[in-house]
Amino acid sequence: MPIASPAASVALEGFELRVLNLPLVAPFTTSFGTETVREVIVVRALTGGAEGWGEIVTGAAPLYSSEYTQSAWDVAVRWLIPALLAEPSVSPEGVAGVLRPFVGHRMVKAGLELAVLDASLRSEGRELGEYLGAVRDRVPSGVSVGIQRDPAALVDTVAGYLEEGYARIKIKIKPGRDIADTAAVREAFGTIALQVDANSAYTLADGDTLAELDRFDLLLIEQPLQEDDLVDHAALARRLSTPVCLDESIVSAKAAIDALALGSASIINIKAGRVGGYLEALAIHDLCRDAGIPVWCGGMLETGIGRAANAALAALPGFTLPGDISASSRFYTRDIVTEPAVLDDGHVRVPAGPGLGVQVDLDALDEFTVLRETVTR
Ligand code: OSB
Ligand code: MG
Repeated sequence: MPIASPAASVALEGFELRVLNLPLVAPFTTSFGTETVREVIVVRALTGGAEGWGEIVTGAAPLYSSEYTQSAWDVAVRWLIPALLAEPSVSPEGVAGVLRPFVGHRMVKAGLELAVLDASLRSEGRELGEYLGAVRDRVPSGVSVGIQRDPAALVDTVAGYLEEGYARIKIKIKPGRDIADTAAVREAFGTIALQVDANSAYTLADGDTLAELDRFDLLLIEQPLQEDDLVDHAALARRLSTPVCLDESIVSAKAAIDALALGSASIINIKAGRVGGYLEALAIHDLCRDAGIPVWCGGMLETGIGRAANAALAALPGFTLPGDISASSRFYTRDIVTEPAVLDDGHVRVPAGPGLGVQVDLDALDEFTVLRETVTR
């Protein structure tokens, strides 16, 4: 459903941007590389009233998508923030329209929109979950497990997450690290909820290998082919019994409509950053719900800011599969909010309270800040 009632407009005075470097508890390896530090941008909207927080989920390099830290910083400071500050006041629902003339840069748009939305909701004392249409106060928590040294090491790592109580395991795969890794986890742990994520590492020529995954009774295979391979994904989906889920390819509600029309996916991973904001994410949720397509909330190693927003989004009724919304401790020893997400009975709570429902820990924020700039009108 669309939002029940629009949120208040805010008089924007400026935005503070920070690049943070958050050390990871362990290296995170995907088909596109290994990270030991999460480089991320945090946004603070300065208004006549409440301030608001957002997160730009770009990475240090353009490997998951074309966006990255410096491109995000540049387009935010040079184009997107000035366009927002040129408005006398902006409603959260109006942000996307103001930014629409600027092509792409969806993660930046999403981070700015979230900061405005948080400021607006805080000024009204309204919760993000309620605003989006959440129907739960906690969400089942899945964990995304990076590629390990070998399948035995993967089994050890997964065992630890299962002991913690995670409701679903996702393992990263790439050519040469797919069948044996998946087989090892399935054999070690029986009927656990298990899925794989290839982050675009294959081509249609790898169909025989990918079809071997069918014997592992996976919930889904996520993004086997390239971002713009909608037709090839449809061809692959016809070949596999494992449901194909798209992540990178779904950059907007329009892309979701096209993918469903083509038969490129039967499940969709929704990430607000990738699609340009939580309101576009809501639109994708709504259209998938109407089409009977299950969705789940993806993650981008969010700090406590984005993690709170993701939990609220994942509490919507169409999110019928566990999301990549793990406890903060899965990635970080210290988070930048005062009450980081914890795992409780395999679930993460949707924070209660105005806006995101979390408070930013300014000391922690300062500890991890490597670059800071304030743009005012
Ligand atoms: O493909 O889902 C992905 C992290 C960074 C970039 C892309 C992806 C991921 C993850 C981690 O899988 C999900 C999480 O935040 O827990
Ligand atoms: Mg993915």
